[in-house]
Amino acid sequence: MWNEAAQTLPVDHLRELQVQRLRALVALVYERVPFYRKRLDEAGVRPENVTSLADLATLPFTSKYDMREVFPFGLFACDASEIVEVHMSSGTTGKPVVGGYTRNDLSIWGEVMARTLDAGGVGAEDIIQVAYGYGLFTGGLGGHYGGTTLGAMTLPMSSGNTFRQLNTMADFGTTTLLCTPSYAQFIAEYAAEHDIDVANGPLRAGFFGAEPWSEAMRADIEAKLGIKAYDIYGLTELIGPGVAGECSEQDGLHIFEDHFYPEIIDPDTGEVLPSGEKGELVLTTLTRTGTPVLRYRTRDITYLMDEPCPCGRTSRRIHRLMGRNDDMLIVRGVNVFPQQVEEVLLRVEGVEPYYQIVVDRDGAMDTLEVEVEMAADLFSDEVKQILSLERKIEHELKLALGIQATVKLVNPKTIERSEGKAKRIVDRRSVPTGV
Ligand code: DLL
Repeated sequence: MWNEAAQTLPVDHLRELQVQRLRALVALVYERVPFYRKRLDEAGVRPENVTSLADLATLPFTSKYDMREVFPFGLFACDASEIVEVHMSSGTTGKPVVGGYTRNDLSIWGEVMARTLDAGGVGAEDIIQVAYGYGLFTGGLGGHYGGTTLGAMTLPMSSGNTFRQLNTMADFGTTTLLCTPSYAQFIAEYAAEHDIDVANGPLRAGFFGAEPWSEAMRADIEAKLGIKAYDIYGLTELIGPGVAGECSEQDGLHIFEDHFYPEIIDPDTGEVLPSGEKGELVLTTLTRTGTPVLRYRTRDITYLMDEPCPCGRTSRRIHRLMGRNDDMLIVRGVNVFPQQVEEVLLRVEGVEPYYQIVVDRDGAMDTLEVEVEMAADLFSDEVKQILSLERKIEHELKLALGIQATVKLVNPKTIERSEGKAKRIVDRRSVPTGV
């Protein structure tokens, strides 16, 4: 196991280490970041008051909005001259969030991403194709640093140009693929269309994340590409990918807890919830020196699993991400997560895993329409059959969501393919009621 000593630290030692690191973090941000000093003063907390992990609950949260307010460099805890790299979220809904990395932070990133790949059985002998986007997005370079830290042959492909991705895979004998799950699906589709047999080739592992995906989608990708597909999680505000990843058990994502401290809170009250209870994930960086973050509200919904894992890692796990507070659609008062829809669609024969959820309003009434591509063989079938499949999916959706949705089967290849994060939701209501 990569850095086995750190990953199998007895839990009480791990907690001691976390307390020490938390204390150093609070002292650092109090001294160096005016934004945090003000927040801590307002909360009446002095760094010396923080002596245990329980004291974390007395510290203020940080939100995406806070980060935007101090855009671009207001969260740096060091001189700008010590920052060697910067990443940024896409910022589709406002100013982007900026992360600054010192050399220390880059080496932590390489370390946690090396652990992520190693947890899926990848090592120095592997050939890793990084098909996450390179650039300000953290996926490409995060994967890259993990590969080079491990000592693996790392191919900085970036996303897109699928023909070239498949050619390179064949020419080099790529064993490991890193990209978004939706792009993995597209690569599989493209390969099938061009009679390229990936499933029987050397590719054996994939590390997919950056967007929500379901267990059913995992099964689909594993079957089509002939690999084990691991779920990996992270976010720009914390470091990028490398916050948590699955081990060979594929049962929850181990959080690299010596670097990132997890809490689950009730999103409405902010109260910390016990392990096993579902809520919003809050993360604190324990070792970053560029842009350290106190209690970042991720908006991601999951729960903590603290039962020991057979793999021997002593870190807690988070359950596969279950949605986001702000991705949750409220349709006619009912909470709908896109993953619930995806689970249903992937169970049904006769449709492809490409879909879009369209929410609109008809008078006072919310409408929910799911557009999904029909399989090529169904395309030539009679209208009657298509209609009957639509009714069948509507029935399944009703059972899963508790509300009526309209299903529209659309022609093959009409829903836009994604090379990065897929856009699955179109909310046309003038005042969206999603939180
Ligand atoms: O997406 C970092 C990343 C890159 C993670 C590559 C994994 C692989 P952001 O662009 O800042 O960073 O987006 C972070 O993406 O808060 C989640 O809502 C979502 N997300 C990331 N990983 C997963 C996952 C990168 N495995 C936001 N499952 C997060 C579900 C995920 N959602």
